[in-house]
Formats: sequence, structure tokens, C-alpha cells
Amino acid sequence: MDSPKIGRRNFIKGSASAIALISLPNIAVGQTAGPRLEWQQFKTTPQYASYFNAIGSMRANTEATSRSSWQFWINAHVNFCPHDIAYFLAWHRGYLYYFEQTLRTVSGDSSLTLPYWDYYTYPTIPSEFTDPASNNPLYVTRNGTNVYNALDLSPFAPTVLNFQRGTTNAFETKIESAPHNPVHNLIGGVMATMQSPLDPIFFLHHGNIDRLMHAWALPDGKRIPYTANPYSPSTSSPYWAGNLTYAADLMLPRYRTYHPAWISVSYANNNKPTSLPPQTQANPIKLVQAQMAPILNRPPVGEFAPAPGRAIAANRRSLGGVRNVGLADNSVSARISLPAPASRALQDTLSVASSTARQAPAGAPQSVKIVLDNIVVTGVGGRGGYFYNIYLNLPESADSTSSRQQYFLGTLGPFEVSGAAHHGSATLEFPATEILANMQTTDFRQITVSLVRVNGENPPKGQTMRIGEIRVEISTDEPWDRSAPTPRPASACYC
Ligand SMILES: [Cu+2]
Repeated sequence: MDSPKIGRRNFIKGSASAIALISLPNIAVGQTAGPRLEWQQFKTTPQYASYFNAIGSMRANTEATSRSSWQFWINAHVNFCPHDIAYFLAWHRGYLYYFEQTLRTVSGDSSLTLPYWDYYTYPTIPSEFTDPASNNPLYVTRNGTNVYNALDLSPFAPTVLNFQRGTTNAFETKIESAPHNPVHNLIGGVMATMQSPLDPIFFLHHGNIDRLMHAWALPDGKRIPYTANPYSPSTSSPYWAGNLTYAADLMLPRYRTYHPAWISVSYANNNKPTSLPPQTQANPIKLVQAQMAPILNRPPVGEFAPAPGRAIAANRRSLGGVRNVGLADNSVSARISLPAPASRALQDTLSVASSTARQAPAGAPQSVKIVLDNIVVTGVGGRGGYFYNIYLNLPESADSTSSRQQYFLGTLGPFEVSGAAHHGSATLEFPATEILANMQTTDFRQITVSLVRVNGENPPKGQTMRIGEIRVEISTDEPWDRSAPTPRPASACYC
């Protein structure tokens, strides 16, 4: 926890504005910038000119160490962004906050706020970003502009009450899986890489993700770990201790990202999406078993060489897998047959996970992951325009909405692989304990991992990637966060 120096007077006030005053001197306290607006409205305001000029000037600035350069923000993302790990939402909220401050500095317009792109209403990238005129700073080369097939309503299902990665049924994990990752993948180009902030649409995409987090949390904050403020640690969850880092000399105390108002941010529209937009685009997308289809058929099982179970590390064991799974423009299932001892070990792991004891017996495996190891993306696959939805033990044919809740593991595309490579490996791990424990079966002799291809407007043909091994791993890691949540005081509000 950072320990700001504050006088007794400010302590008693204890308000968000008092906090802003002391811990971040570069916040314009009392500043009157309005809410962040959806692009279609934003572009009709006087701030549009400020925004347009600021983006142009930042992209022209080659001084990578200066916050006023575009490259500074790309570097901050490449070096520090957490994808598929804790604080994904918190980190990006702070990132947008500092980026917005910079837009104000560069434009000299203190009323400028970052616009967002509500793709649940307008599933095509705004035309201002797709005009290739050489003097258009909003333009970069992309693979596609329509993200309809990335949209997903399941993060907003009434059962999604927990917030952070590592808890069961967590909003952060779900919204990162979709729509967040597929939007990156379907747009493609730099958006399918960790250099994605090079594309100005990145900031509008993340503006929307941030807005959706706030919309989801309303009205009571759901189960976001509580923090009153850093001055009353007894009522604050340890989750919010520490800082988010953007550069060696640019950090933000984590708790500041608890609520947008704590960084003087608000949104013009705080509604959760409740339906998908009509698909009335100029280039209608051909669905390839997309997640929106009413019936989802399990893709055919491919022939893959088995990979034997073995120890992976002191506390991790593979129960078995398959090798060399090539992915192309079709959907495929990989079937892993577990020998009897392995399938018993899986059952034992699930019963330890499901037991109500706070601690597993020492050394007992208690979590299951599906691991995609040694993923190699082809040249054409790296350009994006597609992704795969991954399902576990999908029935031969099932309703797509309930499949999304019961069998969905996550997404796989060039963006996820780029994120994994950036965190040090070409391996993606998908927590599977919760899905398997909820499966109402004890027969785990076969584990089927289905990769369901979803296309954008301009999908690549042929081989996109090759997965060296898909395996089932058990480990002594916690299957989910078992610690008692910090209780929210009765008087506390999410405000
Ligand atoms: Cu992103």
C-alpha cells in the first residue's frame, strides 16, 4: 500500500476528490471535462478536432521516451500490459487514464475526453478510421473492420457476479476471452499483436471494455474486492495494494482503478448490452459455426498422435495429450484418451477442488488445466481475421448459448499467442477445473478439446497455426481463490 502523506483534515474528508488531490499531483482537480462519449457522438463535438490533431502530432513525434509520442504508449503496452493474468482490467483502466491526460496536454484542450467505440451498437469500425488518405492519422492497415462475430453477451449473464481472474465465474476472465480478444483478432494487422496500440482504434476498443466493466459493476459493485480508500486498510482488500506500472517513472496506485470516478472518468452510457446488433453490414459475414448460431455442432475429431502423460514440473503433471494439431480454415476436435489411472487422478483432483475445506491435503493436486503448448503461428495466420472458440467435452450437438456457459474454455487467435509469447512462452493455459467439476459426470476417460473456427470479413485460407501439444494437466495450484473476501461494510457504496 502506498502511504500518501496527508493531513488530518484531508483524512477526515476521506472523499474521492481529497484522495485525487494528494496522491496524483498531475490530476487537474475540479476539472470539468465531460463524460467519455461514443464515437458517433464524439465526432460531432468540438473535441473531435483536438483529438484528431493530438493523434496526428503524437504519431509524428519520434521521441519514444516522451509521453507525447505514440511509441511511448506502444512501449508501455509491450513492456507492462498484463494479458491473461491478474489486473488485466485495472491496468488498462489506468493506461487509458494516462493516455487521456496526454491527449489533453498535447492538444492543449483540457475538456478533451477519450472516445469509445460501442461495437454492440455499431459493429463496424467508424469510417474515420478506415479512410486511407495519407494525412489521416487514424488509419492503419487492418485485416477487417467488422467485429460482429467477436460479440458475446455471456460476460453480462446474471450469474457472473465475481470480478477478478482466479475467482469462479469471473467477469474479468470472461470479457477478456470475448469480446476483448476476438476484437483484436478480427481486426488483425497490428491489433493481433502486443503492438496493438499502434492502431488508434485500440484506445476506442479499450475505452469500450472499460465502460463495459463499469456498466457490469453497477449498481452495487458486484463482488469487486472492496476498497474504501488507502487510508483505511482494515476495510480494504489486499487485492488493491500496490501499484500498476506503465513506465519506470509512471505508476498508478491500484486502488485508484476501483471506480472510474476515482480517476475523474465517467461515461455517457452506463448500460450493459442486452442484445446483439442487427447484421446489416455492407459485407455480411459468413458464419462458420459462429458462437451466435443457435446450434453448435461438435467439430469432427481429427487424427492426432497421442502424447504420453509425464511430470511437467515438481507440482504439475500431464495426464496425457495429443501432438501436432494443425489448425486451418476449418474447425476440429482433438480427443485425448486417458488411461484408467490418469482418469482416476483427474477425478481425485476434482473432488479435492470441490471439497469445502479451505486447504487441500499437502501435495494433493487440486486444479486442472488444458494446456496448448508450443504454438507456432504461420505468416498468414499472424495477420488475423479469424479466431477459434475452444470448448471442452462439447456434446455432439448443443444449444450454442448454454454451450457458452457450460463448455467454453476461451479463445485462440494470433493475439492470444502474441500475448503468451510476450509473457515468455508460446504456451496458453486454460483453467478447466470449474467446467469439469460442473459436468455431472465422473467418467473422464476421454477429454475432447474442440477448436471452433470463427471468421471475420477477410479470413485467411489454409494453415494458420500449429499446436505442438494439447494436454490435460493437474497441479497443486489453487483451482480458484479460496481466501475469504474482504467484507464490504454495510454502509459502503460503489460510488
Ligand atoms: Cu486489448
